[in-house]
Amino acid sequence: MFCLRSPLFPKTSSFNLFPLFFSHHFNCNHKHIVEMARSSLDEISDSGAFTRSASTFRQFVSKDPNSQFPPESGRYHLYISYACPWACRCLAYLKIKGLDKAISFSVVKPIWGRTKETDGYMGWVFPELNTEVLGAEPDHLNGAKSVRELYEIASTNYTGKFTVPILWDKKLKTIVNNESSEIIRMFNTEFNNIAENPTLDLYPSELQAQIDETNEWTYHDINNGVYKCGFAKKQEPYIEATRELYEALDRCEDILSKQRYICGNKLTEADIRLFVTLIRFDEVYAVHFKCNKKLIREYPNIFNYTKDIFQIPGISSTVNMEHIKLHYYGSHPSINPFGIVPEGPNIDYSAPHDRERFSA
Ligand SMILES: N[C@@H](CCC(=O)N[C@@H](CS)C(=O)NCC(=O)O)C(=O)O
Repeated sequence: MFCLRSPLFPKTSSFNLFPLFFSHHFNCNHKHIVEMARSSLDEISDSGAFTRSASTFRQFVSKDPNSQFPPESGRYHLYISYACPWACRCLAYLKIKGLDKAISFSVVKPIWGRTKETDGYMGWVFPELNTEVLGAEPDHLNGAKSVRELYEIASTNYTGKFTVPILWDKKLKTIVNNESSEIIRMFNTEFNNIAENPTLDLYPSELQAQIDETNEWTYHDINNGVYKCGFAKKQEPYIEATRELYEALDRCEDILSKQRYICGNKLTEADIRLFVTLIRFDEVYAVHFKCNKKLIREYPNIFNYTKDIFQIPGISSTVNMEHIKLHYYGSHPSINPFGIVPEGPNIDYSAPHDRERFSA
């Protein structure tokens, strides 16, 4: 049983929306609408713990000659938010695999907005003009006003969340896949005949078991762990999530005191997956999600590791701290009702690091 609520108070027009909030949340006639349009903030169990639901579109771009989705240059588009760690994993892959000419991408506005006149669901929206928010652009492909509209184009009876990333097929006008962990696997192997960096293999066969094992705990305890801390609605699940998070961070610190990357001395998928959470940690999660027992910059090895990954060519362009901060602090009014964005700490991840002490 999930508790029903939506992020309804955008920073700019909170008070206009109060009537809408009350009509949608306390009038039973509208219950079905609210139930249909759920965001991550609604995925709270009766115990008060955040419980993320699985992604829905799970098809694969494949080199297989019979594939419905072959890896053609110019055919696919990646919809992302710079704020979203899951989406930025995919963007990181586009950049480091050299796929950003073959696969286009576009960026939504950082702060969730109204997606329809007829209900109060707040979600990812596109700007009307290129100049509205630096980095975000209108949806030139489908003319959609929101990510929700893209899901509605792809499916007439969709009842899941309207999440990014979305890997979109321009030819069949549909969503191929909206699960970042699968999109990155496709980017790693399926587009190598059009990738500029085809030999980079972030999921090499000899390390697959170790990468999978690492992903398992880093996903549950760190990537999703910060959300479990931040979205918990009761003290116990928050404490439990915090305990798991810090045990996992201590484990990272220990591993990274002995080797350059999380699965050895070679960069892998597990590093990209971990990085997207680490880079948001001190600027956002420490404050907004109450992950303040210890900061990443207090872990010497994790902190230097985060800088190391940030400095891989292409990666810094996937980190837009303005969008990151605006989104989290501005889109979760149940956590930060006035949408105030903290001024600090403004960490310089391009500063020197000490990771070269480990040989490749
Ligand atoms: N399992 C998905 C999760 C994606 C996800 O949760 N994205 C968030 C942004 S960080 C989102 O779009 N949320 C929209 C909403 O909850 O309404 C993936 O890894 O691709």
